Amino acid sequence: MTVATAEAGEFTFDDLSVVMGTYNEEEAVGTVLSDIERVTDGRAEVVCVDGSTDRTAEIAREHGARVIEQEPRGYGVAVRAALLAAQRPVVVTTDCDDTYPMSRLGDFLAQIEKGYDVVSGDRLYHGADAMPALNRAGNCAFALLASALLGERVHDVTTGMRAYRREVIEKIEWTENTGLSAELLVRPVARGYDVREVPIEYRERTGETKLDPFQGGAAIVTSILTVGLQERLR
Ligand SMILES: Nc1nc2c(ncn2[C@@H]2O[C@H](COP(=O)(O)OP(=O)(O)OP(=O)(O)O)[C@@H](O)[C@H]2O)c(=O)[nH]1
Ligand SMILES: [Mg+2]
Repeated sequence: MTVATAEAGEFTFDDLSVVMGTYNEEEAVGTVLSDIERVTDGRAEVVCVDGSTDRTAEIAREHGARVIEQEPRGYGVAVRAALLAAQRPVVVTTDCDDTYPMSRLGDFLAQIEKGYDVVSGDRLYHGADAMPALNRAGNCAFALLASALLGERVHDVTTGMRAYRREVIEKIEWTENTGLSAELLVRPVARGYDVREVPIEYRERTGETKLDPFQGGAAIVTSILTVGLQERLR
């Protein structure tokens, strides 16, 4: 589907891919995939890039997801592979830990239909009470750092739930791993794509976190600085 037809308002759930990295999420994967199935009437394509040793992949396949197996090499390696494997004109990323509201998939699709290139779920707008305090403080700081580099206020650069018009994914070369989530917002904003942040609710995680907050935080700061400076010098 071309951008012109998209702007004419013709996107449906048949045009949607929902993608995620999955790493030992057997406690949450069933709920997340059932939510997607219910909300999209089973019409969205679902892609899981999986590095699990538990039953995650099996459960995902039972729910009709396309499962791509990959050694666990970090968030960004998995999510980049998932984004590139998606085949539909609109691609939504999420985590597989039941933190993000799949009930909002229709709103995200509608915003892309309106003409936005990227729609980014802002977890901090409503306070993100379910987020550990350290993560909340870190995420606020990451957003401020990215805003300073971009010269434009962005509010949540590390959210895992976003919708992308497919051509944005294809036109930009993605380089980061733990910081991929920030890169996926910073580069489109810096390049003048139409990016919209929308407030979303954020739930407490089901299952264990896969990210060490200190190592992860340091990697995200490095990514924001690297990507922010690269984009300024482009
Ligand atoms: N395939 C794959 N998936 C991964 C890897 N690391 C993380 N993930 C998945 O990527 C998503 C994000 O990881 P999370 O552990 O939720 O990280 P986070 O959202 O920063 O931290 P939480 O507060 O714990 O939610 C989850 O769905 C993970 O299962 C990996 O190395 N390989
Ligand atoms: Mg998560």
